[in-house]
Amino acid sequence: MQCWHNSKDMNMTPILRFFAYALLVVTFTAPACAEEVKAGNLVITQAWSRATPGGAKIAGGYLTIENKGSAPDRLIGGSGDVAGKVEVHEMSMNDGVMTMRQLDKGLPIEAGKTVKLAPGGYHLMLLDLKTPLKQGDKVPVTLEFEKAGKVKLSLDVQGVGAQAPASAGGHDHSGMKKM
Ligand SMILES: [Cu+2]
Repeated sequence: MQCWHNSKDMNMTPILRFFAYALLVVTFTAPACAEEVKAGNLVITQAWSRATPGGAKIAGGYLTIENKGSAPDRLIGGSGDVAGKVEVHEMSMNDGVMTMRQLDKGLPIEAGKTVKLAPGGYHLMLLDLKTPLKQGDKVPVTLEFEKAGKVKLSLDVQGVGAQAPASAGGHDHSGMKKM
């Protein structure tokens, strides 16, 4: 046992070093600018998610929605093969405690406004994940808007600790880490 362990160590070191380096690179690479998706008067950009650690069964989805029209719209829900359910959630601070809730009536996208779903605020909640999300994956989801209808897009999966570009703070629903 001891010999096997020692010889293995010798062989593994360069490989481990490579992985450690690769991990550093992916951790500090800024989230890439995702494609732009247009649906009626809505323009959706920077749709992304985060790799899920361990056996986490839930993940957040983040994106920016711009309403270029003159009428309000509303994000009411979503779906995707990767998750049993996709909901629209809101995080907020209540007496110093982060809580989240589902937006029963959806998320209003006012005319002429841009709404950002980002860590610590509004987000998509992917529940009952069927497979873990891995960095570099593009996860197809379908969003549902009151007026614009169903919109297909994909979430670019970033590293476990990634934050949205230009966002401050964050949260993790798995409770496995504190950033
Ligand atoms: Cu949530």
